Amino acid sequence: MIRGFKTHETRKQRELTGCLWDFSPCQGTNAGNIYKVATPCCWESHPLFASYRGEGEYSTTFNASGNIRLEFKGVSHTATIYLDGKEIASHYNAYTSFDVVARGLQDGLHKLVIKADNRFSEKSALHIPNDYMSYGGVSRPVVLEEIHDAYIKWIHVTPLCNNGKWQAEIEICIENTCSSDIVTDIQAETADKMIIWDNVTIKAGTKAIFNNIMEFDNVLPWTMDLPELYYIKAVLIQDGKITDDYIDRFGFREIKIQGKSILLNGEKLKIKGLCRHEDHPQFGCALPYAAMAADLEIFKHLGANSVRTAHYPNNELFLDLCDEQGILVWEENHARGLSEENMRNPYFEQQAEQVIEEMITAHYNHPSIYIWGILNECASETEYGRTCYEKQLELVKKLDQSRPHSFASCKFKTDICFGLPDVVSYNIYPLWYHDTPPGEYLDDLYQWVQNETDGAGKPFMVTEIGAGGLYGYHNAYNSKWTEDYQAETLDKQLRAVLSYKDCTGVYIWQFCDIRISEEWFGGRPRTMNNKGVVDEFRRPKMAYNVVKKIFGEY
Ligand code: ADA
Repeated sequence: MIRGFKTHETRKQRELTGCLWDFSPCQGTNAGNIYKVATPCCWESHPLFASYRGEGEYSTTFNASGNIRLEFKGVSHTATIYLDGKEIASHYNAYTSFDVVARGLQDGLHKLVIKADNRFSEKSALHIPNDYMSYGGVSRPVVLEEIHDAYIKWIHVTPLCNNGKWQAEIEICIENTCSSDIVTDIQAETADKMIIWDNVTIKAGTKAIFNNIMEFDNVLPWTMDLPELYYIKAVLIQDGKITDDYIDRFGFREIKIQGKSILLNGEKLKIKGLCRHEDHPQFGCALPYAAMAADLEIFKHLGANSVRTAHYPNNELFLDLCDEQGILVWEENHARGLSEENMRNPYFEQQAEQVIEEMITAHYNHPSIYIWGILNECASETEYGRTCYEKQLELVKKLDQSRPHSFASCKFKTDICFGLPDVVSYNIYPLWYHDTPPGEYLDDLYQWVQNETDGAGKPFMVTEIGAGGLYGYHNAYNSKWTEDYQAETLDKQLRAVLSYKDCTGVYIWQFCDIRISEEWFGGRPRTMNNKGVVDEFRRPKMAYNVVKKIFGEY
């Protein structure tokens, strides 16, 4: 499954994953052996490679001719792509998609090889040993499309409401892959309205963006209760013939900041969410569609209205599910807990900014995404860190003026970046990492933000709060790591945050227990992060009913 809906009727598209590919590890005792594995997948799902850190080659064959476009929705974490033995692309980062066009294929059978590498090195500034797992493999779908010389790369729809009337700014990006200019008509249709660009020229080998504003009479808004979705279809017409098409989906909704509130279509938001890693004991980060959907059912059963994609862009199939079910999403670029030293890695800025570009370009139309986050708990207490935060928040705003931005800080009374984001967000762990009562700790922090920082008067959110609880563990004195202590603590934490009038919401850390890097075993029983409200198999802990009760009360 590629998306929650069909993105083409004219352009021929097929998923190359969703079947068995050959897999061969490049290092270790099994190097060179070939195994048949289901894809998308992480090699950690295979008993022989449950803790393999190295390179692995996935290969398959396909029949095609002419110009093709290959899209890789996610390869973890560094990919090199070979077509018929020739390197045609490479990409860093497991959590964003990339594509490549190959022109003029001979008709017949072709071989595609994806070399995935999940090793840590100086060249990997974001995938580092961490409190989550960097898996290895072809973790999201691979798609093959047959295209003409020019094709529609993306469509962005920015809905806006003017005096009760919905409008939308439409932007269409077209790439001309051939060595001569192309003249084409463009038609875009949505909600029974059409716009046309006649006889436009796209210069040889370039991309061009065409935009226009559309007005609508009677469309329904996207809300959490009624998440109405609309399709937009664009086509290229050359010499009277449709040569390409692209269908995307969006919702009529507006996100605005008003004082200390975040508004969805004019309504103040009160976020009741959980942070969720893409992690599963059987599938690694390559959760199948049904597993993603089952996770969202738990969110809804808990009474949650939002997911924070900790700490990286998510599979767009999951975002499609959030769009369809009215679950709001805080999506963020890929970073967790990078020190100033980590941020001074020569590859850091380019890699972090690339994730922002790829994330916003690919996920722009998802109505469920209401905010973009960056750099979770990185060095926002340092001058150098501030220059990085400033550049990346400016990049977010350059790519998308329709959504607020933020970053989750853990720098207690030392953060120097709150003049930069639209929303001030903090990760706090009262009664876990320290024993200050939650209400006291929150108020002390909030007053400091108001009185000592440039974050005064901005919306304020708690983006992480929680405690550890080992599934099935109890003792006579309800110590830390018992389910009992976790439940009691979350009760106190959530009541303190949700009753704090100037707090726009909360994300619990975290949805489920997750696998972490071996290097993080100290302080992490089972070499897992055990702060899930459910364990890794989604078995509810005592905290589950506490969260459900409290989310139902606020
Ligand atoms: C941080 C971090 C999370 C997780 C959490 C914890 O807030 O953002 O990824 O590591 O701490 O479990 O302590």
